[in-house]
Amino acid sequence: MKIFYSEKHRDHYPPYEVFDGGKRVEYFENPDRMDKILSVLNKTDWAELTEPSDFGLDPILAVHDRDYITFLASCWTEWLASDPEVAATPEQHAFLPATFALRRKARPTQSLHGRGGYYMMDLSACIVAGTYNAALASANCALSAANEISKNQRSAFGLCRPPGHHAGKDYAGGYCFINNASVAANWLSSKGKVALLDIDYHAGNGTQDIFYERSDVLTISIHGDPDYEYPHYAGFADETGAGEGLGFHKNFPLPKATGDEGYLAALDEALEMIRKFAPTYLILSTGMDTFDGDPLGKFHITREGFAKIGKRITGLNLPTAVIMEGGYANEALGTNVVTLLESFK
Ligand code: OKP
Ligand code: ZN
Repeated sequence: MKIFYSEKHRDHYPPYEVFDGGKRVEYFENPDRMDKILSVLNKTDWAELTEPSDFGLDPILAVHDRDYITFLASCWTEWLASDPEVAATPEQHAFLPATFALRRKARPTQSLHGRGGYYMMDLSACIVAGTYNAALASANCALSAANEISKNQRSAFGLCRPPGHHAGKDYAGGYCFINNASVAANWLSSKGKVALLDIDYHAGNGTQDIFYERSDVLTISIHGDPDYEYPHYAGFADETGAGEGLGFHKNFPLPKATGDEGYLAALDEALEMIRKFAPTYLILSTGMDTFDGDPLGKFHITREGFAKIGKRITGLNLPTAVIMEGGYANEALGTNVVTLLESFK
């Protein structure tokens, strides 16, 4: 199985993020996550580590707003040029706004922080020197995996970092900058019907927004109920698409402490919807933060649970691009990813 992976993610490692209450904490979405996954993948006899191809900006701009991508590309250098304190100690800083735009009345203003508050939804998608290139390489990993399944491979893995499913057409958030899975799904959609299933613990709000009015890409997310969990404002059961896309989005908000049994029941319903939709391709946004003991999750999925989840999804018998999203229990992360992938290899 081809695993698309780029070392460029290492240059995206902000020195901190900000939690609720304004608390500064270490950056949970860290490069060590990839090292833990790689170390277990390297022990298998089927993981074929491969550099992603460069697809250029066109497939990214087919999903994202051009001015938003320009903001990501120039944010760090603009900040360095405008703030002497940042220029003196860049490694101690991470670009974050302290004011956020409410969309209905807002516009991206001239000032960098004005654009920050417009293009960012929270205080976790910090931008540092290497962020933009890491995000581009991450998108290329997803596109390379999509390309692989479009060429008759049964599966491929985009080992993406930074992750993507919280990023919308014109906003970053939740450690995400470019919506890798959506870019890959949109790219594949010219070749056949695509279903995108998001099994990360957090609702895939960016993916939901991007495809909300489209009927050619079915999007489904299984996650912690936004009534108690981040991203708070999307992922509700009554959000089912709009216009052309009505009936082509589905959310499964689940209660705290959901275990294997409750999770698999929701998954079976999701898989039934995908069967009825009869897609040509499946994109699987894969977060391992549903794991029992994940520091950012409240579910109790076990390792055996991940094996069952993998088996049931491969039961669809669809060419599948598995795209890495979250998962922060680093010590178990590699084993959990490989346990899920075992069904796809
Ligand atoms: C990204 B992915 C709560 C802070 C929440 C953002 C979590 C982003 C998760 N105190 N921080 O879906 O794994
Ligand atoms: Zn997550």
